[in-house]
Amino acid sequence: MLRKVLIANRGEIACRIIRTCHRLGVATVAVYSDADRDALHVSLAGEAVHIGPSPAAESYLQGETIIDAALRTGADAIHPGYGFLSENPDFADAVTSAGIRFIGPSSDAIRAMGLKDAAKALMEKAGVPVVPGYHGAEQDPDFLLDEAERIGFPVLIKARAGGGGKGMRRVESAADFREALASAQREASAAFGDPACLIEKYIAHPRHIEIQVFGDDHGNVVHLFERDCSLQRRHQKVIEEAPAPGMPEEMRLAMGEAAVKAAMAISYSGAGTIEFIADASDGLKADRFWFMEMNTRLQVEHPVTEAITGVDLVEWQLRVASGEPLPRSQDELFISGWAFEARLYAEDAERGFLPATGRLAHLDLPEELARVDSGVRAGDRISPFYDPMIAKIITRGPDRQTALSLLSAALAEVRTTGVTTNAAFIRRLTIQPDFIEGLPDTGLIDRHLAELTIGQAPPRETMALAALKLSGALEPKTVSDPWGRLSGFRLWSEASDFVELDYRGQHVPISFGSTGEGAYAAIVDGRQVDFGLSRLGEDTYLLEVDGRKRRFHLVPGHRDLTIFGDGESWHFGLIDPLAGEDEIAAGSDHIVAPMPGLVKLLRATPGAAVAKGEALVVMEAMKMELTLAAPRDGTIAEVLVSQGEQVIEGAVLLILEPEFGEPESGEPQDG
Ligand code: MV4
Repeated sequence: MLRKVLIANRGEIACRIIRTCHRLGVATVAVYSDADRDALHVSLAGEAVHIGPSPAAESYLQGETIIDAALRTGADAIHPGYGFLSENPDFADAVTSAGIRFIGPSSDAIRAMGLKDAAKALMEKAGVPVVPGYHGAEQDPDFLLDEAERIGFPVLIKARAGGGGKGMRRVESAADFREALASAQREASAAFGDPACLIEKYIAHPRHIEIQVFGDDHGNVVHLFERDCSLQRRHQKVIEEAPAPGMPEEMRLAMGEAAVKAAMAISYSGAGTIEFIADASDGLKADRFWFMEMNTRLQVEHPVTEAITGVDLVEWQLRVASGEPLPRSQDELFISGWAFEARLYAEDAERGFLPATGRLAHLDLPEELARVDSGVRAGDRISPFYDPMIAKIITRGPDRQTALSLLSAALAEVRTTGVTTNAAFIRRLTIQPDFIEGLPDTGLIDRHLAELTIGQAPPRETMALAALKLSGALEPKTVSDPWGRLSGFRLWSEASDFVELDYRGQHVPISFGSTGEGAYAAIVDGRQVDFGLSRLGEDTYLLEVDGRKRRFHLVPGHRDLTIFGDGESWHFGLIDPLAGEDEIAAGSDHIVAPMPGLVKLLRATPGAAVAKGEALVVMEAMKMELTLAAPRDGTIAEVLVSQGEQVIEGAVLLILEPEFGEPESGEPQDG
């Protein structure tokens, strides 16, 4: 077995690999950039080596530096994870030349699958079905048009070096072909430095179904069944599952056989994935799937395969890399149950899936309901330098419905503050009727985009709950009885209390009072709501309205609060009644981003004195530069962003020391 493995990666996959290494008694070395100095993967590994500045090009993509780190620490193998250097054949060669084992296939296998046209030709020769089309070297437009006519319209033009949909053009008729080809070639040239394209028959109702394969150095190859990754948005996978819904057993056998044949053709060793496209216009059929490409690495979605086969794929990678034969033969591999994986991202679905950054002030992940693969912990920053994935949530059940219900329940327990996430979006997907039916398709998200991205407005009673909490009304009166009943917390007089909340920049006036034991009434924005409230845990409450009780979880911030419930979340701020309108408009303590954008320049340090009008932050927003100046003379109290950070509209960038001092401490503000 290997003695020490260096993991040339970061985030959740580095953590996941380290855990299996440790379980097998293999020592680990992490590598880290400036931004990852205090990252989780660094603290989990046995030792760690700094490899450069934050941008990946200067750290995680520096092959020589990483190999040097492996030599210095005496690692006998390098695991590349996914992304970064994982499919770089020159890196695999350099690792091997340094006398270190590369945990992955040979550089020849990586090269063979690197270009789509060559890979298709190779697969065709090996007897693997490929999408009808032209994948030769000839690039003359007249010739390619003839080919397109032979294939039959509509066709799809693809860059041979492509990926992620770049350089892809659908063409409906011969009249549009030349222009589409020229534009695809221009895009491919700019993106990959290679204009060459191939032409394929266009599959109108595609399903993305991929087969996990595994080979060893003794000539054995097995497959570990399929994953369905059809639920995508802009070529980004959102929810994956295994097995594929609606897949006939005959097709599963044929696909598995084709995948093994493909891997055998390149003497494949290690973990790999054969991606197929299936024509689902008339259900899945054993003669309607075709090879698309091969990924010569461990994939993000590998846990769903682990969940249905009981295999630890990283363990297999380590065993195969140390020269052992595959731990199981094909007839020792079975599908057991059903599994889903959802990718939790720091992004704002409501604002066109804009990547979000910031500090994860609060992070609850549903570890009791699901397997959670994450590379971050509460307090960590999501930086603009790397993929904004926070965690993968993986559930397994005896059948699809159970596994999907579990996923839905698990996603409802995801609670984060400080960074916007897609949690509500993916949770809504788990209750989308077509998806529940088992019809994941590549167009589903776009067809239902509005209902999937637009959040529910906060119910009135949650605003009332926020008002109670932010006004301090829920705080125990006596420290000796913190878990006492609500009625014991504070006695309400006849007169009601009043606060003004901020919800997404809107002021919401709320008056409220107790109407009995655990019973309340509030007037929210002029409308009355009566509700019952009981406390279930430290910040968990049961709200009863019209004979219906629902659970809400509160995450308090600094004069603000996030309420989680029903898979949704709402953020409320408390408006300071002492801040006059003038102060809010011109003399505010908060310097806020007026638009989403990038912090280009930051001229502020805590404690520094600033003069009114002095430029403090330069932002790049909507292709413009924006200078944010000090609204008044003062002292900088807090700097909440850093240079290079992407911020959302309304994000607080800087806070000035209050001008008139804090109100006397201990004085109730609402009394
Ligand atoms: C296709 C296709 C239809 N016909 N090829 C290839 C790269 C992948 N990211 C998208 N690809 C497609 N190739 C032919 N001949 C449709 C797609 C496609 C797609 C495929 C699987 C899952 C989601 C998709 C979303 C858009 C387009």
